[in-house]
Amino acid sequence: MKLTGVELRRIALPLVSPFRTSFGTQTSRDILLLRVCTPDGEGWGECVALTDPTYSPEYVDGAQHVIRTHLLPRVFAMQDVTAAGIAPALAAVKGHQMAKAVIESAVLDAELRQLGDSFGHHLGAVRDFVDSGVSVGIMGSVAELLDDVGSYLDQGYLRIKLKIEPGWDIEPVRAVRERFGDDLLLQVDANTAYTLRDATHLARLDPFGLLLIEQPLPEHDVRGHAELAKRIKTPVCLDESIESAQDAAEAIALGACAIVNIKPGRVGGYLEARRVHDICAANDIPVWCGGMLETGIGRAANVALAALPNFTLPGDTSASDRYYREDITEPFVLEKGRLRVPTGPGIGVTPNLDAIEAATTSVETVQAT
Ligand code: NPG
Repeated sequence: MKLTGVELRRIALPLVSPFRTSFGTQTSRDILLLRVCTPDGEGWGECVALTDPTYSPEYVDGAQHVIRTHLLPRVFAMQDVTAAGIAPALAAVKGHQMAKAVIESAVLDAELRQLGDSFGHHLGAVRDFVDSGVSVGIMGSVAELLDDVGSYLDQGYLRIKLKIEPGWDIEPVRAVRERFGDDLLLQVDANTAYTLRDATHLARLDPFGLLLIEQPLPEHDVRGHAELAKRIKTPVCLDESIESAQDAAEAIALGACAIVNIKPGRVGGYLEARRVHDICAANDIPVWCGGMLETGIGRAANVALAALPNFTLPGDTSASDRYYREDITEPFVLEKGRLRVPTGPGIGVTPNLDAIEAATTSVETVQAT
């Protein structure tokens, strides 16, 4: 494939409600969309970098800068642009997984649209629907939390994830368990908010039968997670620590995780995400698909990935209306607690150009040299 140009488009979309995590509160999303143009059609990708470098070192202005200045010149220099060739062509640039991922995703979308093949089929999906969980932010009070969880369960979500931080952990978990019972699939996510010194405190979550605790310790403290795993009964799941298939292999070998959250943006793209999936499968480590408040463009690809065989836990693959009043593709809707895996070419959904235009805050076009 030859690229003729790439459009870097920023859109601003308000969230339906504020989303508070241990690292901050999101009230809207400032999203970088990348559209690759070829003589035979186009492809779309969504960059998951946030406004601020608070989840990981990447942030959306930085991603746009590195894409424009360091990544696209390497892509334009490729003789033949293929999705499989993107990661090797960009390997000389260290890090910047989210920036690299959006380029690979858009190229893969263009490639598969031309072949008439879907993300799901290409990646190895084995399911037509994926189970949906929902991630519930930190709230002002336990009463508010119980209302929110109740309303998500009424909508049919199959699993609840509670964001936790010191001061908002044992009591909210206890309250949700007491109100909604032992059968509820329940897990927690700390986004690195604790240290190994909190092991005894975190062991107080043991009686609540959680599916997992996600990323309790800082991302580089993989050995700390291995030590924590010996001191608590709740299975430890890694998110921020895993930026590649190699990271996954090492964390598993160290005993640092029993479960892995896979976010394609965090690991540099869907092809590396599939490698993380495969390595985990080979080690009997279940995986699930994380989320970064994606629009339909990123969500479509995530849902396809979540249909691979070792995604055996419900993902943060919620319906469009959990995030946005109006999505920028046809919306993903819950069907008995599940989302349908798109089967059309590429990501299998159609970017709504009017909705995108209405949300656009800037457009930059980079022509092939
Ligand atoms: O459903 O897309 C979603 C959000 C899931 O909790 C969620 N994501 O740490 O996993 C996370 C968290 C997050 C959200 C991280 C926004 C970064 C930004």
